[in-house]
Amino acid sequence: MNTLSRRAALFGSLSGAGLLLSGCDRLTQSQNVQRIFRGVEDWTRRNQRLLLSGGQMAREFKPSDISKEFKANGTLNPGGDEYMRHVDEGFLNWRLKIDGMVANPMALSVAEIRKLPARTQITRHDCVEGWSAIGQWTGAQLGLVLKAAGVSPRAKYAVFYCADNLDGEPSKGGSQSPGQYYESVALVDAFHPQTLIAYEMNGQTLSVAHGAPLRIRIERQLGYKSAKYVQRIELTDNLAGISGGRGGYWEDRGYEWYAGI
Ligand SMILES: Nc1nc2c(c(=O)[nH]1)N[C@H]1C(S)=C(S)[C@@H](COP(=O)(O)O)O[C@H]1N2
Ligand SMILES: [Mo]
Repeated sequence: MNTLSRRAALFGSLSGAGLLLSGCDRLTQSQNVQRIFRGVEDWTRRNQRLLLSGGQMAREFKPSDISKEFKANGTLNPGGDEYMRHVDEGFLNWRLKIDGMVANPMALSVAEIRKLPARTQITRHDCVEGWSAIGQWTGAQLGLVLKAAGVSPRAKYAVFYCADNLDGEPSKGGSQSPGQYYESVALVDAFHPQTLIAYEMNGQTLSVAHGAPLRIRIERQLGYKSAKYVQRIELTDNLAGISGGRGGYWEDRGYEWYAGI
């Protein structure tokens, strides 16, 4: 990316944050949400450093580039009593926990995440199975939330825990052994400005097939890193003790952990 577009991206995020902050007085916010808002300025400075030091942005597209069809893949509905109860309740009681190596563990509702400064981006999703689709995603920047949670300087990874268990069903990718879907990224990707806790796709509330109510978008790596149905984000310095120890459901079954495009 050239300096100009990098700068444009940076100013985009600066003005976006400013706009939302001016309307902030009217919102009744929980302590967590207030804490996240207080971090905005600091966070934009951190973005600036990341981008100026050569952190790459994934390519962004125009609204007219959005694919007519965006295949839903992997789990299309986690099912089970608990998830279906959340669906019935409109995800009112869904909580995204942020815990592990953080100073301020949090449990955020979807409504609280929707109150944070939002970022919208149109990106191409590349699945390891060989298909791609361009979609528009809206969500809160994960980095802003992590900033407020106070990530320990010793933490190295963000681990995303999802609500679905793949059960080794052939329709969900073959004869792999059963397991809860999870993923992880290094902190440089967790704090990347395009890494979102997304709640809208193509301007609509995220559907169950695409990961309702919240999914992660990791734009510089293959599709399997973008965890759907995310319920918990753990900060850690070691992936070895988690599930198969290789940092993700598919990684435990042989895929690369760093799935760069
Ligand atoms: N929780 C969960 N996240 C997941 C998957 C899954 O099965 N479960 N599949 C992954 C894969 S392989 C891809 S390509 C994308 C598909 O996202 P989509 O359904 O929005 O197209 O989600 C990824 N995240
Ligand atoms: Mo995929």
